[in-house]
Amino acid sequence: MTAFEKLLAIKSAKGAGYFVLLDPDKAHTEDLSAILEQSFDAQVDAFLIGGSLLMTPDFDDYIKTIKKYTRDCPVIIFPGGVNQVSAHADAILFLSLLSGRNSHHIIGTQVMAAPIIHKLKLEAISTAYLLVESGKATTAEFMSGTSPLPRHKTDIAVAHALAAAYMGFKLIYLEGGSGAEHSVPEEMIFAISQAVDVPLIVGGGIRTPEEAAKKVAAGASFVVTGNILESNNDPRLIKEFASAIHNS
Ligand code: 1GP
Repeated sequence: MTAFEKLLAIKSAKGAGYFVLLDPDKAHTEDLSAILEQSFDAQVDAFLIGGSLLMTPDFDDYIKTIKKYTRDCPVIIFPGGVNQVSAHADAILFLSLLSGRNSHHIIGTQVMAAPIIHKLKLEAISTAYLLVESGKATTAEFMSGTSPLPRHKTDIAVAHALAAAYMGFKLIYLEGGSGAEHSVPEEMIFAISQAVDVPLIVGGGIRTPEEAAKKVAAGASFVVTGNILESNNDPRLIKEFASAIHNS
């Protein structure tokens, strides 16, 4: 079974899946075992690894360390750049920043990464990445040099999602940006989920299990949290997120 098939199976078995994002610059190798143990306990469905700004030089070792502990749970690269590729991962989200108008992030970096991914025989999951305005400028916005989709212009977001569906993307990632002031609005998630059959990943600025549950109720297939777990050591939090997402 491919990692993508596993994700689809999770969605149909649980209604929605919970992804934990580990940014190598924030979740250091020495802190990983606790968060990974709590994640298993909570039945987290996949780990996303990556960051918009990678300052840690040993990405490959980082993935290798995570893979030692993750048993059957997919480890999927969520790359912020071409330097975030590793044969040790189960798959990579092959992102195209469709919300922007910077061809480098739509097809440029993809062309640079594709031959490496091919050589490593890494599963590539084509993903339309849509940045959504979320208050203050986010790192993803700044680093990509693109404008996000206006948060109250649902029709523009739906048009982008339809284009992504017609272009054959397997997943759509609705992204508020790491540490976003406001997460992606439920009206936008709902409108997109009504317009396309492509599974929706929603992340950025989700701080409470209740907020995560609202994203699922609006139509998210997968919810991602990153920052909140890095800044909060309460071991019950991952469990509360997982149960809110799985039972919504
Ligand atoms: C960022 O969507 C992810 O790319 C997660 O965001 O760190 O704000 O949870 P947070």
